[in-house]
Amino acid sequence: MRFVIPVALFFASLALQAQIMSKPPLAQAEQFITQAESRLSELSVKVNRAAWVQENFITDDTEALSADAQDQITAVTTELIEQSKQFDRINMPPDLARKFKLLRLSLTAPAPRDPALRREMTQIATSLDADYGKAKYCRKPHECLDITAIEHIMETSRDPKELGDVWLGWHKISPPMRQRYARFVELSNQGARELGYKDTGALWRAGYDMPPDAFSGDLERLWQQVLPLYLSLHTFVRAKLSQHYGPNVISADGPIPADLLGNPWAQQWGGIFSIVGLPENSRGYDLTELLKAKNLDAKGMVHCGENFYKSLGFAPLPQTFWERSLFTKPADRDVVCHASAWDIDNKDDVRVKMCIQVRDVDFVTIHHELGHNFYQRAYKNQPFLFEGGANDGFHEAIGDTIALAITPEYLQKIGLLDKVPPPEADIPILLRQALDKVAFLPFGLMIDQWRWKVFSGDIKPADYNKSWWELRKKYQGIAPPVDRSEADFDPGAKYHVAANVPYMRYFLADMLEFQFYRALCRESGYKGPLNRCTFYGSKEAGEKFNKMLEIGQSKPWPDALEALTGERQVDAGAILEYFAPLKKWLDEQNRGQKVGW
Ligand code: X8Z
Ligand code: ZN
Repeated sequence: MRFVIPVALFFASLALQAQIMSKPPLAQAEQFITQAESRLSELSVKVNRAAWVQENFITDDTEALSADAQDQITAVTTELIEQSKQFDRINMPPDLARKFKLLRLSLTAPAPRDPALRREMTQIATSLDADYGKAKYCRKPHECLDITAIEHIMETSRDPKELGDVWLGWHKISPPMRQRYARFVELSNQGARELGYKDTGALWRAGYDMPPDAFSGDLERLWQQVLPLYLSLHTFVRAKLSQHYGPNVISADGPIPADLLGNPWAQQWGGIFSIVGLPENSRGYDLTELLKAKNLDAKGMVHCGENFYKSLGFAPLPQTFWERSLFTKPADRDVVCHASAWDIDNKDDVRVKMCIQVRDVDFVTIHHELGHNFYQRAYKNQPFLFEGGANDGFHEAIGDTIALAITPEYLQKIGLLDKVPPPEADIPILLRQALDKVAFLPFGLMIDQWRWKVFSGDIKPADYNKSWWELRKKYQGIAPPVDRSEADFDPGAKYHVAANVPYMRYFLADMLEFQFYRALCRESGYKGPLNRCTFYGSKEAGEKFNKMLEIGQSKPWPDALEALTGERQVDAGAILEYFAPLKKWLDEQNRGQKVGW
């Protein structure tokens, strides 16, 4: 069985080559790419189905089936990229040249040409994803916590002992991944080099329609733009935590212990809103309470999300979405609970996979995931290689843009909230938002600062954990709650490291979503302060949004950005405008405090 696929591939490619070589060069290139697209499109459906089943039913068999499918598409893509090099010197129209470029960028985990090594790599990748999905911390013999339970405790517990214990327990899932991860890096780098890139990180950085160095420069520019806002938030939160837990648990001028921020990775801090010193009910409402009061269940929350998109003029989700999605954690089996959105057939078979709990963050995540699905549907008529986000940050920003429009005014319109809170509630509402959106910025930035250096060899396996915490301290100003060593592998306790999902996309999205939001507010005719704007129900906003979405990745991303916002640069101006009143307030509160760590 093992040789059937490569032999078939070999003859298929010989036949294809012979057919193509009899035409003029440009026509050859066109035919090559059309055939490549139809082959990859067909294979991608198989890969998606296998991966869907594997992540929904984690067993040794589904793991093997998914690894096989992934192995096959990696082999075919690698071969197509090799063959595409024969057209390197041909002058092509921009659309065609773009397709060749996108083909070369299409593997997130490039693999060695050697089939045995490629297989080894795809198997490692699938096993890391599965191990993350199955992971649990058993704090008592009969009390095993999965990630959903861990997140809930870290968000709601205020007992530093319990927080430390659960944090540590979750971080025990990843040391067994360490060796496989290091091997994965080695193998994927070999694949990247064979494709002509320095390493896998360099391949990832090449996907932004600009030279990789210019991209790194842009990231630094964005970080410097938002750093003062982050420092203001960090200083404020540290002081409040120090008041709450006492100076023995957290010092007033050092980094913040990572287990006290309401989240296993300290990436979004919304969970600790209730202990940052504002009067109870200062926001005028609590979304979790509103959802519960209306007896909304998981599916009801998703319907509510869909309604927002429909109000903008987007067509309803297909019946199959409701039949095939996973909304709640099954009681009887392991699934990968980390939320994701799927486009199985590159047409209409879109789905989400989530373990929804009735709480505010999950309501936001639902809108996030639906953003992926509505984007996928908007570009479904593009040729296969143009089916994708303008860049991966765009894909992550669509649903978050909608989620920003979940304002009190919107909640009142849909009957979840009786009375819109007065302007005095703005600061508390903005603070709650900042705990997620501003706190996330350095986290979004540092993950791939770490991974790019891992791929480039600047960080060696012997320093994986040390360098991880150096970056956590440098960017986020946080520290591990207990001493760590190279016996640990804390990066692997984060889904996107275990599952090899690039992360800079979320940092970009954190800026882009505010740019999109501001543009849609403008389009809907809204005039007031940015943080109170909702464009719910605005067909004008929907139409403009769709203009950008339907482009997919057929054009360089600045063109897509311009179609919606009139701007051609990712820029922190919009996020800074949104949080400007809060920044002023934070700086008043912080007077006399040490800033930084
Ligand atoms: O992974 C996600 C989404 C799926 S693309 C739920 N996010 C990042 C994370 O959880 O780490 C959204 C925010 C950042
Ligand atoms: Zn996403």
